[in-house]
This record gives sequence, C-alpha cells and structure tokens, in this order.
Amino acid sequence: MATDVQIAHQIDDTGVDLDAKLLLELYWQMVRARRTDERTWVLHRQGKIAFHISGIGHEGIQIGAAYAMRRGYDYAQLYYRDLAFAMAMGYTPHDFMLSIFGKAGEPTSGARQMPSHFSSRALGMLSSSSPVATQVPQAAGAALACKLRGEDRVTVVTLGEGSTSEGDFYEGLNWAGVHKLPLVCIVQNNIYAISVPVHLQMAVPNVADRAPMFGIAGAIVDGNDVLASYRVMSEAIQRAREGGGATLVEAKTYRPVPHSSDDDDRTYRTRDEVETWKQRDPILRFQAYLRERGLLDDEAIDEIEQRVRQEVDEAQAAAEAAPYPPAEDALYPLFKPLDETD
Ligand SMILES: Cc1ncc(C[n+]2csc(CCOP(=O)(O)OP(=O)(O)O)c2C)c(N)n1
Ligand SMILES: [Mg+2]
Repeated sequence: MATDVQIAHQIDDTGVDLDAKLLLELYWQMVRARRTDERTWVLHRQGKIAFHISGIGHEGIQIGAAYAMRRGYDYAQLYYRDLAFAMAMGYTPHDFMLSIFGKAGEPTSGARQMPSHFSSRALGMLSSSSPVATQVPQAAGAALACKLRGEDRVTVVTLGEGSTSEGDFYEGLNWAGVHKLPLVCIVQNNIYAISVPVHLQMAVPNVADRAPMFGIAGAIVDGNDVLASYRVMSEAIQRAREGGGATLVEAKTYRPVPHSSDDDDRTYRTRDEVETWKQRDPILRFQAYLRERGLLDDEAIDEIEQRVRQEVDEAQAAAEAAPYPPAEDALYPLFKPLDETD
C-alpha cells in the first residue's frame, strides 16, 4: 500500500499576490490542459492514435510553476507528464494533436519523436531524452551556461519521484549545489512509478529531505494546490535568479489515471485510493476557491468550458486533416535542417 499523504482541501493563498484576471487565467490553463488530455484518451480508445501518457491530476503544480517563471526568458526542461506546463509555456492543443497523430508540422521533432517529449527553442523548452532523470544533469548544464554567460535566466527541470532513484538525479543536483546554479528541480511525487510505490524507491519520507546532502534548498508543496505551488516556485525562482543557488521542490500530487494508455492500474492500487485522491482534484479545488471569492459562477464556468472545447475540437480536426510528413523527412537531422548553416 502506498504512503498516504495528508493534504488540506483548502487552497493556501498565503502571500500570493495575483489579480482576478490572472487567477482566472490560471484556471483556464488548467481546464484547457485537462480537456486536451481527456480528449487524447478518447482518441486512443477510438483507435485513432497509438499512445498517450497523461498529465491529468498534475495541473496544479505545473501551472503554478509555469506562472512563477519568466516565460519566454527562463528555460524549462520538462518530462512526459508536463502537458499543462508546456501549454502554459506556449505549446498549443494544436501542437499536441499534431504530435499524437504524428502529422507534418509537429513542432517538437517533425513528428519523429514519441508524443509528450515537449521541446521548443522559441518557447525556451529544452529537448529531453526518454531515459528518466537524464534531464537533470542536462538542465544543470543549461543553468551553468546561463551562469557563465552572466544571464539571470533560471532553468526549471521536472521529473517524477520514481526517477529520483536514478544516478542522474544525484549527479545533476550535486553539480547544481557545488556550482550554486540557478536551477529549480521539481519532483512531481504522485507516489507511483508505473506500479512501484514510493516506499520502494526511498527510505526517507520526502524526496525533498535529500536537498541538504546536495547543499541546496528544499521545499515541499501540495502540488494539487495551484496557488501554494505558485508561491513556493516563485520563492525558489527568485532565490535562483538572485544568485542564491538551486532548490529541490517536491510537489505532492497523484495521477488518478493509469500511467499511460498501455497500463492497467487496477493491478496495483485500490479504487478507494483513487477515489480519495479525486476528491483533492486540483481543478475542482481551485474552482471552489474562485467561486467562494465570487470570481467564478456557473455561467463563467460554462463559458470557459465552451471556449476550451472549441479550441480542442478545432485542434483535433486540423491535426486529423493534416498530411503525414514525407517519408524522406526521416533522413533529415532532428534539430537542424540540412540547409541551415552555422
Ligand atoms: C532509465 C529509464 N528506466 C525506465 C524507464 C521506463 N519508465 C518510463 S516512465 C517510468 C516511471 C517513472 O515514474 P516517476 O518518475 O515516478 O514518474 P511518473 O510517471 O510517476 O510521473 C519508467 C520506469 C525509462 N524511461 N527510463
Ligand atoms: Mg511517480
């Protein structure tokens, strides 16, 4: 049985200074990512696409983190569960639909990489590899480059708690500690690595307990609370930008859906556990918070749902209608067109 995490149901907005317009924008981003993700499950079950790895349930930490960044300036090195994060960085439902259908114009790799390997030079999303945790030393390298160039750019890297068992996690954060790098490492602790529960990954209660051994700051946040996530990430990013070094942020969260479209989670966790966590859904909690403050009512919720649905419908239709890349594209370099010279 996985460790149960006691999490408050109230949103913690202590010290968060966001106006009503921005709060509603956070909500819209969370809903937009959720509906795009849910549609992708449907497309998979309809047999239209081959594979989906979902970010459902992780929207709180991801949107909170993205909005704490200087988007378009700071770097993000994301992992496969970061659809909401990527969309807040500027990646669109249309981009995602092109990737799941493997169609021409897909911005990450020209439709040659698996979906959910988010990257975009224009959006400051560094490309990452499929072996988990390799992004940590890569992100430390990006942060070191920024530091050597005298830039005040911060690099944010994300991974799951199971991936912290990999050597790359230790090497990357050790490097960040030694060189006091402008890096924020977010571990999205959803208490499972596919079927393996967190207590089989580590003998300490929290991932962030390991921060002192790297000589960096550590923080634990309720990742299903978008405003607490925003606050903790803002503090970590400010510290990094001002030369105070790296932070390991552990966001406690949960994935209420199977690991991927190829997984059957009924084999390793109870329905009761999943239902308990669904009560802590980051979108429903934020919706209740906004309602209590008079910022959202049924009509406004419907309007957002309709707007999002239209965007997702259009994205899907455009991707289904788009051509596949020409076969000879497979021979081109991945990151640099052949005709581009140095
Ligand atoms: C080095 C390596 N080993 C195994 C895998 C296969 N794999 C992909 S995702 C995953 C689980 C990772 O779990 P966690 O880090 O907790 O992230 P989560 O999927 O729960 O968000 C595994 C084992 C991989 N991609 N890379
Ligand atoms: Mg996990």
